[in-house]
Amino acid sequence: MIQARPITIADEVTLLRGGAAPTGPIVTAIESIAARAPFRHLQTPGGGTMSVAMTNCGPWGWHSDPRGYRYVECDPLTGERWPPMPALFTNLAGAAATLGGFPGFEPDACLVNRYAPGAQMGAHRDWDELDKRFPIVSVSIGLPALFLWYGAKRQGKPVATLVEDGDVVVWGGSARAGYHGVRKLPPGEHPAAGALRYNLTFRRAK
Ligand code: MD3
Ligand code: FE
Repeated sequence: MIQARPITIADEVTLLRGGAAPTGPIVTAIESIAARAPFRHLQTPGGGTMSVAMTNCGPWGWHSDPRGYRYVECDPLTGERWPPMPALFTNLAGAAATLGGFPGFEPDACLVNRYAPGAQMGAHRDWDELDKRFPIVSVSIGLPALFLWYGAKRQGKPVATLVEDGDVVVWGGSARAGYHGVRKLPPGEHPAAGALRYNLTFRRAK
């Protein structure tokens, strides 16, 4: 199902190079999700606007506004439930988690990030999920980007890893609390995604 040799890039952080290739069908699925739940630039509690555009699929969707970060069952933009998670996504996330050492992962949320050139994600950790024993599975699509891994502390020099189209990262256990980010995306052109990078993060929210 996934054809990739797991590479350990930090303790309990596994990279599956090309684990989601070919990504054409994933881009098609993202486009149909975005037709129902459009990409939007969320407001942060601190008063900023995210440079990354986001949407979600699955039972729960991650949301941010001046009141804080949380998972919501309905898209605040449309009032409708988030589009269902495609079987392609669920199967990919489960298989990747197993290869990363976390069998039995059934995500109930998939945050879809869209990066245009210049978009970035500052150091943060994914901490709005109820049960931190579940891992997070990340799938990169389109233009390459530099993943920044800070580890236990937000400050300091991160380990940078280039992630390319089709790459999958699984992190859990001790790495679940790790700070991470994405370096400002340089311009480029990709056959599957045009001038964009997408990232899917599969989570168990509840
Ligand atoms: C593991 N997304 O949505 S995936 C997020 O590419 C988020 O859009 C990022 O962080 C994205 O919350 C990155 C998470 C990640 C980032 C850097 C890493 C995992 C990593 C570096 C090393 C190992
Ligand atoms: Fe994150």
